[in-house]
Amino acid sequence: MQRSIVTAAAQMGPIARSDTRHQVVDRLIALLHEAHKRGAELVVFPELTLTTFFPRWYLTDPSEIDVFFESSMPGPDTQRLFDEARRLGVGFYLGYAELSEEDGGRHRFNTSVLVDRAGRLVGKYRKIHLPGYDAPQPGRDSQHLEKYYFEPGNLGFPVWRTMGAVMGMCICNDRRWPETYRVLALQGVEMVLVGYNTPDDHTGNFDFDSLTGFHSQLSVQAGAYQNSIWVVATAKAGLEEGSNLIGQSMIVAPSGQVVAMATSTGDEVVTARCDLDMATLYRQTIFNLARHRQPQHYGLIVERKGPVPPPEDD
Ligand code: ING
Repeated sequence: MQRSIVTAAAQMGPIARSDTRHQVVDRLIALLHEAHKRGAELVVFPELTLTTFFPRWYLTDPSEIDVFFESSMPGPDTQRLFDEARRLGVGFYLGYAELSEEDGGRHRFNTSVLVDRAGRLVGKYRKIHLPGYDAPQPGRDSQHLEKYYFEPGNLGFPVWRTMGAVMGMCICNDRRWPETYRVLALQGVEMVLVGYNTPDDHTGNFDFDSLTGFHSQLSVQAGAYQNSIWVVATAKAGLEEGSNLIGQSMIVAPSGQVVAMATSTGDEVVTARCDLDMATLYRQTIFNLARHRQPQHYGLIVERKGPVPPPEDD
């Protein structure tokens, strides 16, 4: 009996700063309906999918900042999304800005939740790799201030057995780091869900930035293949408050093949039937971590201290 799950990447187009939560949730529910119509059992929404990507601005007034954060999930604005998903029997990943009262203080995280097909909140992840800066950079029209707005995640990279698979989550920049996928794969993950907001002017160096779409795709395909996992990667896309966010939401197989990709930079659903036994096949053969990966032999490489001295001059 083939183990499979029909997944959807539910890409969101631009969200304006003036858009209300109600307007945004209406769009999320419309995408949910479209995905369900196509047979999706699991829908992946983007990172920070309830608001515009506010870390592009340097805001100092707490009241201006707090409006972008959710202090509960589900909350008053998102309960109806949870209710509709449960009614349809569809699980989902949702990225949002989390304001948490814990350890006697207020903490802000870039967070995602995983909800199963019965509407149960299965798990939470808080973004670990925060790109950009903690202070505005001179000469930049568009900033990238995630280190200013968020603390690094404090939940690690957990995995959950749910919806017939072993699933894990990450967020945006996490997808660029091989550790993200490997730490999850070493726990037996079969499918990684990731939302992202990726501006195509992040570094300000055109030679780099002109490759933004390629680097996003390369990171996800490499992560999927090198760890024998499915990856569902969903963008918030389009020209959003003057910042151009790449789309290319995609579903990537353990073979590294892109089996579905968005072609627009707006609200768009792409789906695929993900055969989980393909992940098993790759893990039992090419990437059998137990048989072929011998960390005890890495010593000469990873234990070297400092840079390798240049070759002796002749
Ligand atoms: N955004 C971007 C990302 O990692 C970025 C930041 C853009 C890094 C382009 C490098 C190149 O996709 C977030 N939110 O992490």
